[in-house]
Order: sequence, then C-alpha cells, then structure tokens
Amino acid sequence: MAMLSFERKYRVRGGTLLGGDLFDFWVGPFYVGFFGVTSAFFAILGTLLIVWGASQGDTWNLWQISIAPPDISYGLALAPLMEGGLWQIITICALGAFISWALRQVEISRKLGMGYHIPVAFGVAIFAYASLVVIRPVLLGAWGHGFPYGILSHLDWVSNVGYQYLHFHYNPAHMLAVSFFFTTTLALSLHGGLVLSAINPGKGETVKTAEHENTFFRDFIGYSIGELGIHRLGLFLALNAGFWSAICIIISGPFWTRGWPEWWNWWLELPIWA
Ligand code: 07D
Ligand code: 07D
Ligand code: U10
Repeated sequence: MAMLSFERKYRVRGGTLLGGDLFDFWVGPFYVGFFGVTSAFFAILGTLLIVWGASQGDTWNLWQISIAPPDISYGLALAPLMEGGLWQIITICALGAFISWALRQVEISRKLGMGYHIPVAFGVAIFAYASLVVIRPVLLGAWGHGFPYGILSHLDWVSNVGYQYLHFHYNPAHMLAVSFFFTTTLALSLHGGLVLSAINPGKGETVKTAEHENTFFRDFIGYSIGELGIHRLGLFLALNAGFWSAICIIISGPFWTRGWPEWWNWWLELPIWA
C-alpha cells in the first residue's frame, strides 16, 4: 500500500490516553493529541526561558551561553529567578516536554495497534536525564548538583564531576555503560552492513534474502541470531547503555564518596588472599 493511502487508512480517531477527541487530529505530517500540545507548550516555554536567560547573561556566543543551577547553599529549596530559579523552571519544562513526548509516542502506538517498545526505550533516556537533574541532586540534598544548561558548560560539569571521584573510568557501572555503548555501535554496524550487503546488491546482481544473511554468520562465527533476534539484541544493548549510565551517576556521591579506584579494594580484601 502506498504510504499516503496507508496514512488515510490509519488516520482514524481513538486510542488517546487523555483529551478524548479534543486534539485527536493531524497538522501536516504531525499527529497532535493532548500530549502534542503539552510537548509544544513545554518545549516552546523552556526554549524561550533559555533565550531570555541568555539575554540576561553576558554573551550571545552559542557555545558559551549557560543557565546554571542554584548554589548548593539553597539545598532543595526554590531559588530566586536569577540565582538558579530559571534553571529549576527550565528543568520542569524539559521533564514536561520529554514525558509528553513519550506519552505522544504511546498514543501513536495505540492508534497503530503496535507495541510500546519505542516509548519504553525513550523512557530510559528520560530516566538518564532525571538521574542527573532530579534523582542524584535529591539524594545529595541540593539542586546545585544538577548540570548547567550550556553547550560547553555541561562538558565542564562532566569533567569536574568525573575528577571529583579521582578516576571515573574505575566506576564499575560506568564500565558497563561504556561497554554497552561500544557494543551497540558494533551490533548496528554488523546489522547495517549485513542488510545492505544482501538487499542492495550491485547492478546486475540478484537481491539476497534472510537465508543468505543467516548463512553468512553461520559460516563466519558458527551461529546466526536471526532477523528478529538482532533487533531484540540491539534494543537490549542500547537500553542497557542508558540504564547503566543512569546507575553510574546515581551511585557517585549518594552511595560512594571516595575515589572510584578505591572501590576495587574489595578485591584485595577478599579472605581467600589471607
Ligand atoms: C544526534 C539526536 C539529535 C539531538 C541533538 C542535541 C540541544 C541543546 C541547548 C544551547 C545524540 C540537540 C541539542 C537541544 C541546545 C542549549 C542550551 C542525539 C542526536 C543534536 N546533552 N554531551 C552533546 C545534550 C549530557 C556530553 C551534543 C542534551 C550529560 C559530552 C549536544 C542533554 C552528559 C558531549 C548535547 C545532554 C553529557 C556531549 C551532541 C540532556 C552525559 C560531547 C549530542 C537533555 C550524558 C557532545 C559540545 C548528540 C558535544 C555532546 C546535548 C546531557 C555529556 C549539544 C540535550 C550532562 C561528553 N550534548 N551530556 O549528538 O559536542 O546526542 O558537546 O540531558 O562531546 Mg551532552
Ligand atoms: C542524559 C540524554 C537524555 C536526553 C533526552 C532527550 C532534546 C530535544 C530537539 C533535536 C544518557 C533530550 C532531547 C533536548 C532536542 C531536537 C529537535 C543520555 C542523556 C531525555 N565516558 N561520565 C557517561 C564515556 C569519562 C562522567 C555516559 C566514555 C571520564 C560523568 C557514558 C568515555 C570522566 C558522567 C559515558 C568516558 C567521565 C559520565 C554518558 C571515554 C570525565 C555522567 C551517556 C572513552 C573526566 C554520564 C547519566 C549517557 C552519565 C557519563 C561514556 C570518560 C565522567 C556511559 C565512552 C573518565 C560525570 N560517560 N567520563 O549517560 O552516566 O547518556 O549520565 O573516555 O554523568 Mg563518562
Ligand atoms: C527508524 C527505523 C525504520 C525507519 C525509520 C526510522 C528508527 C526500519 C521505516 C526513523 C529514523 C530516521 C528518520 C533516521 C534519522 C533520525 C535520527 C538521526 C534521530 C534524531 C532525529 C532528529 C535530530 C530530528 C528531530 C526532529 C523533530 C523532533 C521534529 C521537530 C518537530 C516539531 C518541532 C513539531 C513537533 C510536533 C508536536 C509537538 C505535536 C504537534 C504540534 C504541532 C504540529 C505544532 C502546532 C502546535 C499545536 C497545535 C499546539 C499549540 C501549541 C501550544 C498551546 C503551545 C504554546 C506555548 C507558548 C509558550 C507560545 O527503524 O525502520 O523506517 O524511518
């Protein structure tokens, strides 16, 4: 079925979580829905607040614009607008926009009768963001532990927090997260390469099918995970990358305050060496 006639077939009312029929329509290619309106509201408001915050700062250099969280001394209280209050409102807008975006994915999945894999996956990214600006700051008792909203300033934050624990590479959850990120790219490159090599052959060559794809990997490494399997594995790898990222930063401070290399002393202290 051609794309446009398929769209006409599925563009029917129903499947909304909230708002009933009220926003159950499309604007051009975009499905709107209640959560499309809240997405647009929070995203526009948050962006305007960043622009307004920039206008109060001393630079329009895109790389240097930065909206900082409150000082640690404000703890978990609301701060005055120009002393971190703006960061707090922008954080609410960001969470509002990201969660609305996920719920809009749920509504579109429901309309199409599809699974919820995409919103679940995006939920892991939201969890990683929340771990940085809500979960860890709350556990440490101050919003000031969140990262500043600026292109270069957020990199400074990552570096500073990393060195605060002496050598962040020794954080075991960071190791897991990094390995999952690397494995995700390996899996996607193998999958992209395999599919293109089979279904996009040179001029005059025949298109190959899944049999060829399976056989390649059986010949090569003795096992093929299969067409469905590689997508399950890909999702599993990618979600673990985000999940262990969130864990690695949540444990840094709230559950481990010393340098990460020291954490590995448990190995030297095993009774079997005595
Ligand atoms: C390609 C999908 C498109 C999305 C893009 C991002 C904005 C921000 C805002 C001026 C893969 C759009 C960017 C809307 C503009 C203002 C105020 C996704 C794709 C193109 N980072 N980070 C970047 C964010 C954190 C880190 C780039 C966001 C943590 C490092 C971009 C968040 C830590 C490096 C960016 C976030 C961290 C970057 C490219 C939120 C640990 C780089 C991103 C909401 C996770 C790289 C100058 C990209 C860079 C980079 C955005 C959080 C570390 C500006 C929105 C605090 C080490 N980050 N980041 O391609 O070049 O993502 O930085 O959590 O080296 Mg970051
Ligand atoms: C948080 C983004 C969520 C995004 C959302 C959507 C918009 C809309 C609109 C485009 C999680 C945003 C959407 C804004 C845009 C349009 C239209 C993703 C998030 C919801 N590290 N490290 C990680 C590596 C070192 C340190 C994670 C590698 C040093 C700290 C990952 C190396 C030190 C933290 C990772 C390395 C250090 C991290 C990041 C190598 C510094 C974190 C990925 C090779 C001296 C952060 C949750 C991530 C983390 C994190 C990788 C080195 C410190 C595993 C490969 C040794 C302090 N590092 N790191 O989390 O876990 O994505 O955050 O050296 O906080 Mg690290
Ligand atoms: C995959 C796949 C596969 C495919 C695929 C893909 C994965 C096998 C079949 C998909 C993959 C790709 C296409 C590859 C490229 C993708 C990436 C590299 C990922 C990164 C993507 C990007 C960088 C693009 C990002 C672009 C975005 C997010 C679009 C931006 C959109 C908007 C700004 C509009 C959003 C729409 C909303 C919010 C809802 C509807 C709203 C409107 C239309 C606007 C009008 C607003 C209203 C009606 C509401 C009113 C607003 C209010 C009340 C707010 C007012 C507030 C004020 C403060 C003023 O596996 O198969 O192939 O293709």
